[in-house]
This record gives sequence, C-alpha cells and structure tokens, in this order.
Amino acid sequence: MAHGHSEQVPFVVRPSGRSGPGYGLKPALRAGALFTRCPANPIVTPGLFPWRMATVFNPGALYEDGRFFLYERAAGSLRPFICSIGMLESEDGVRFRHVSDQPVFTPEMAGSKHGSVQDPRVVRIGDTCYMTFAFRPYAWCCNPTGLGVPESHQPDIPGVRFTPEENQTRSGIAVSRDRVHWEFVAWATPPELDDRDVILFPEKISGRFAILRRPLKFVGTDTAHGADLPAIRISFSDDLRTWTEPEVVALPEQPWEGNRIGGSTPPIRTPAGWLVLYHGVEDLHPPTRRVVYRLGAMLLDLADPRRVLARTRRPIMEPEAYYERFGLLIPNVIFPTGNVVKDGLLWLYYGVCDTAIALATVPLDELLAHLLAERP
Ligand code: BMA
Repeated sequence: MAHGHSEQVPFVVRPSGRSGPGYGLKPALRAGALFTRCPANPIVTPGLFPWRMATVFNPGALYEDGRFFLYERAAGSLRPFICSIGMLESEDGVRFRHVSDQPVFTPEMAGSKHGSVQDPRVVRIGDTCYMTFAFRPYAWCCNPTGLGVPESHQPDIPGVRFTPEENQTRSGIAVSRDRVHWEFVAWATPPELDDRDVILFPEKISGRFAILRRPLKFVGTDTAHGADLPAIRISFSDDLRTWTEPEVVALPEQPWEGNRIGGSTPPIRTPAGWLVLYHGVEDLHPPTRRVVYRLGAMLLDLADPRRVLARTRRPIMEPEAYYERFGLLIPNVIFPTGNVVKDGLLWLYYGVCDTAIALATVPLDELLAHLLAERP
C-alpha cells in the first residue's frame, strides 16, 4: 500500500514527546504517552479496487508464520455504503499489500447482497480462524454533511421492501482454515437487538466459546437489564450457535464513556488476566451528534471473565494526530479492532474517522503496569 509520509523517525523507537497537542481537552482528561504512533500513519488508505474506493477502516488483525494480516472493512461508495472485508499482508506490520484483489468476505456470504459486513475481529483457536463481524441486511446510505457527522438513512432498493426494525445490526461468525477463504457459520446475536462489537476470546473458557458483545437496547429502568447505558456484556456457547443470555461485564463509569462503551480488540491472555481494550464514546454536541471515541483498558479474570480485576479511569489513547481528528465521515474517532503481540510489543491497528487505518504500539508490560496502577 502507498503511504504518504517521509518523516524518518525509526518507528519502534519511542519518541520522547507525544504526537500532538490534543484538541482543546482539559489536560486532566488527556491520555498518557503510552502509545507510539507509527510515523507512516495512516498506513492503509482507500483506493486501488472498486470495492474499497471510498473508505477503509476498523480492521481485524492476525500475526502468524512471521507475517501480519489485516482484514479491512472497505466500501466502494457511500451511497449505498456497502461494506466488505478485504485482506492484506505484511512482513513488517507497516507496509501492507493485498492478498487478493477481491474481498475475502462479503455481505452476500453473510446472506444479503444488499447488506454490509463491518468491523471484523479475527482470532485463531486451534486450527481454525474465526471472524466476528457486524452485519446489516440492507446497507445504509451515508451523506457527509459538512458538519463532521454524516447523515445515514435506509436505502431505497428497487423491488425490495423492509422496515427499519428488519434492518438492525446483528453480529455473525465466519470461519477459515487458511486465513483467506471464509465461510459463514452462525449468528451470535438475534436480528432485533442491535448488537455489535462482538469479539471472541482467543480460547475456550471452561470448554465453552466466549464473546464480548454490546446489545444497544439492553438499557433503561423498565427492563431487567441492569444498565442505563449500553455496556459490555458476555455470553458463552458450546457450538457458536446458541449463546447464553448476555451478562454485564462493565458499565460506562466515566464522563468520557458517557454515551456508551463497547469492546475493541480481542482479549489478550496475560498472567494478570485477560487484557481487554475497549472504546468509550462521549457526546460532544448532541444537536449535531458530534462524539469522540477514546480507548480504555480492563483486566478480566482468566477463569471467570465476568469479573473485572482492574480498569483504567482515564483514557489510554484518544484522537490527537491530524488523521484521528478529521476524515471523510466522522471526526475524532480512534476505533481499534485488531491487535498483535510480538516480542512483548502490542501492535494496535485502528480505524481513524471511518476513513483509513492507523497503527500504534505499546510495550505490553508498560500497559499492564499502567492498568494495575489504576486498579480501584
Ligand atoms: C460505531 C461503529 C463503528 C464506527 C464508529 C464511528 O458505532 O459504527 O463501525 O467506526 O461508530 O463512526
């Protein structure tokens, strides 16, 4: 992939300062200098193939056999905003090339040629790779407004009738033996729930598959769901098809999580617990729906991941670099969906402003030390 910067900063060497001045946040809210942004950011940008001409973002990631793999969410147009999943590979984790000139997973493979498959998270368990993805049967149309946040509306598809209720986001699971050829296997969530940020743990827990999830409507005092805001929940399954009722793992607690929280990248096993990176969304200006997406971290008990052992109070990363602060669709969004741990370094792959893909790294032990120091 082309990437457009000529700064000669050696990437894995940590620069002494931070990458930008923030954007008017109070200093107390600003994230620490934990992560080092890749100077080549954004490392993956739109173009090249018709199905990815408009935007690429929110990628799943794997590191295997000495190579990095990314599974990008890609769209060829905004109207309709049909998203498919493209696959890239790299030796150095920074310069990626496509494995195929076609998407490796499409809405049609999930059951609807008018649909959209989004935000893949990829893990390997044994000899199988699993991709969890968000899905809409009929891709929305997206209109940039110039105000920063786009208008989205249901598409008008000749000969096709559906209600908005029939076009909620649900989340599915696809599998692959060779990382390239994928096959839909099951839905993890029901059609009516608006449930995304579904992420498989990279191993079974007490013999069962486990997912993090974020059912949007499990809120309100008139329900038995125990939350006022959308939260991170967990379900278990023997067969990927039948899942236990979502149980709360973590609720929004801080002002920067004031709209909702959801899981970001697949949990990482550490001696201290499952390391889970998650996003917090804060409303900046409700009349225009302006929001900001930041990153937090928590540790879950290895044997019982319903138990939170530690959690950051302040964000560990937030939009700072120019490419995180504006883009084609929505400003002030960092949206990690892929991580790789290699030689003690965590490589975080994240969508920026629903427009391109960026990379930042952090030594895993520094992140864990930071998280444990914030333990309540
Ligand atoms: C979330 C998801 C993500 C997206 C983010 C910012 O709700 O739709 O796919 O990156 O919003 O628009």
